[in-house]
Amino acid sequence: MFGQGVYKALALAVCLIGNGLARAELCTNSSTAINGKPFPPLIEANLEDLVKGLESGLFTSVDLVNAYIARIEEVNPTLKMVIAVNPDALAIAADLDLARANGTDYGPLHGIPILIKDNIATADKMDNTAGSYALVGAKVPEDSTMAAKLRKAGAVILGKTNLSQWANYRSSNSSNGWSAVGGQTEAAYYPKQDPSGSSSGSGVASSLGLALASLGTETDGSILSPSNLNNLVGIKPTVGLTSRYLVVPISEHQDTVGPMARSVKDAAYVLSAIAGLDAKDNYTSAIPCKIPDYVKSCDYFALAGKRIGVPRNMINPSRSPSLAPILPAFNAALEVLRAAGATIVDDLTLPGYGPATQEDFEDIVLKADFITNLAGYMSKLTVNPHNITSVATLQAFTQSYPLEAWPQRDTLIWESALNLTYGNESPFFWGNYTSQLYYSGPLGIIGALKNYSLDALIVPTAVASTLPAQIGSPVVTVPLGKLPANTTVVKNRFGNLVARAPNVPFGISFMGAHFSEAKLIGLAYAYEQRTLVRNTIVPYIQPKTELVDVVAKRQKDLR
Ligand SMILES: *[C@@H]1O[C@H](CO)[C@@H](O)[C@H](O)[C@H]1NC(C)=O
Ligand SMILES: *[C@@H]1O[C@H](CO)[C@@H](O)[C@H](O)[C@H]1NC(C)=O
Ligand SMILES: *[C@@H]1O[C@H](CO)[C@@H](O)[C@H](O)[C@H]1NC(C)=O
Ligand SMILES: *[C@@H]1O[C@H](CO)[C@@H](O)[C@H](O)[C@H]1NC(C)=O
Ligand SMILES: *[C@@H]1O[C@H](CO)[C@@H](O)[C@H](O)[C@H]1NC(C)=O
Ligand SMILES: *[C@@H]1O[C@H](CO)[C@@H](O)[C@H](O)[C@H]1NC(C)=O
Ligand SMILES: *[C@@H]1O[C@H](CO)[C@@H](O)[C@H](O)[C@H]1NC(C)=O
Ligand SMILES: *[C@@H]1O[C@H](CO)[C@@H](O)[C@H](O)[C@H]1NC(C)=O
Ligand SMILES: CC(=O)N[C@H]1CO[C@H](CO)[C@@H](O)[C@@H]1O
Ligand SMILES: CC(=O)N[C@H]1CO[C@H](CO)[C@@H](O)[C@@H]1O
Repeated sequence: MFGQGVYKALALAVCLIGNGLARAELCTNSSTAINGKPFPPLIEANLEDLVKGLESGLFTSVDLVNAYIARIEEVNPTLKMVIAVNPDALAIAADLDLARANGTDYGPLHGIPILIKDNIATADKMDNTAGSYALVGAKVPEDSTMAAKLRKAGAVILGKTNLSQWANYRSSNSSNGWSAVGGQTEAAYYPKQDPSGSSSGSGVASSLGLALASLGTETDGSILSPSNLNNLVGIKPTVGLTSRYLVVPISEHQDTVGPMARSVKDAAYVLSAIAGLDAKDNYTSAIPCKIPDYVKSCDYFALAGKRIGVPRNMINPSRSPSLAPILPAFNAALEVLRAAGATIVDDLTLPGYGPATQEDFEDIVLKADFITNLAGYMSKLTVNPHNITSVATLQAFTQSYPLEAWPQRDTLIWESALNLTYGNESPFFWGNYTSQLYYSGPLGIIGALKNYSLDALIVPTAVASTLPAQIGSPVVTVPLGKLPANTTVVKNRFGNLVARAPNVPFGISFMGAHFSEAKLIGLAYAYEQRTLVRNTIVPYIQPKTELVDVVAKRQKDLR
């Protein structure tokens, strides 16, 4: 079924990284300095590096925006990970620089550029398209809560990232990271690499240092999977921890918004800025009384005394052969966790895993939710250029608009959702929803956590998403390794990308109880700091512009 790929590694790494090098020496340009002050290389710079540089006056937020935009322009023609750069980004950064100069401090994200997926709406000059011409020119009444929270925290919304169109809820046979508006996103670890999806552009952009971090959205795998294949930390928060107000929906029961970043701590900073109650999304009313400080959870010793379960029936290479090359790295990680003081409770079986992944419950839940929730989103638009109010009118538009690439990219998911004939108010919906809660909850993650007194469960990220998706529980993924040099190159089903190849990264996922993000972040951080796998995996393509180039140019222009 899968074709053999024809692409050869070009071995074009601009910035050759040895495993043993310290972070500050990673890129040749990191040693480039002005007046003896070195600038952090943007592919590795973390939030604290950037805050230090901004506070000491080494560079400004305007410099950061200029550097990131130049980097985007270098790689976007090839990788198409950004769908729109914010035309106001420089003006916003200049305002934030002024505010900093006069003593106003909005906190750790003050002046820091962040990219957001193009299904998270902003009430500015940028569209919110979900990658579809159906929404080009559409207007929302105000910012999404996610965009509003980022702005309140002082972040610069640098632009919008490309995605699998409609968050991968349209076609039965398309390609990850393709949208009609943004074209085909590719990942950076092998030529023509499948970026996974649906937060494809967020994954590629964060990985190459085109912003400090990005926001993605997940219904089942859309943060975890692109984080997995793009060498990133991704946090898929509990459904309800982050508001979905004015985010293009698939499913109110499963959708969630979370950070995709290069380190656990950076992701924790972003999560702290976006988590919280929102009267416009009442799922947030389930948040326990006080939201923890996720940055403080980043504790090197967080693994000491913790009990971590390994559900082996989820990690079955005879069912998923692609797990075979990942297993040695996964098993080696268990030793790292033990050495850090954790107790590994191995060989667990989750009796619900089979039914949860093989029955149609989730399929029905998503279809019924989409029928109801898409209509809800469209009804909130203040400008709706094609008068689309329902899945039926969206399908008719898509099939009649040539740039939507129909019928090559079909609309079978919508057709089968419409065949359901009901939305999420139906008793049939509730029967399927309670079934998935049962198999993935008491017979799955929640049952295992209780029965074995566990703090978390771990699996390779490739198999992590489904059970947490069905019950709305959180997951944190961290880089674990990369596919070996002798990996056979395999194309994706659509035939336009490389799905498996040497050097393609993979991750390990920490899964826990609802609203246990603080604990999971601690465990993931303690693992990450002991391994620093990300720094050992080098992209084949990366932008060259660095902060030092931008600052040197500014100083020259001033003279
Ligand atoms: C500081 O600068 C910001 C942004 O330009 C401005 O809104 C604010 O009023 C200024 N505050 C003071 C105290 O000057
Ligand atoms: C949440 O909001 C929806 C739509 O506004 C409403 O139908 C539902 O009853 C609310 N649920 C709760 C628990 O407030
Ligand atoms: C949308 O509806 C409005 C009001 O009914 C109408 O004036 C307009 O022509 C419609 N636009 C399209 C693209 O059908
Ligand atoms: C929808 O139902 C029609 C009529 O029963 C059937 O022909 C078609 O195959 C169904 N489409 C999908 C995608 O299930
Ligand atoms: C799930 O949905 C299907 C399709 O509508 C329906 O036939 C079935 O009865 C539902 N299952 C439950 C347990 O309600
Ligand atoms: C937890 O224990 C209950 C009661 O024995 C059992 O029904 C359930 O299947 C167990 N769940 C898991 C995931 O082990
Ligand atoms: C790659 O090499 C490993 C270890 O040498 C071996 O176990 C594996 O079978 C090889 N895989 C392929 C696809 O040749
Ligand atoms: C998927 O689409 C590609 C490209 O149009 C086509 O070659 C392939 O046969 C399709 N696969 C399936 C299973 O429909
Ligand atoms: C910001 C940017 O470069 N956007 C591009 C995204 O991809 C589409 C389709 O390839 C281009 O038309 C945009 O210019
Ligand atoms: C490897 C690399 O990116 N080198 C660049 C470092 O910065 C100098 C000066 O800006 C560039 O000329 C190099 O190309």
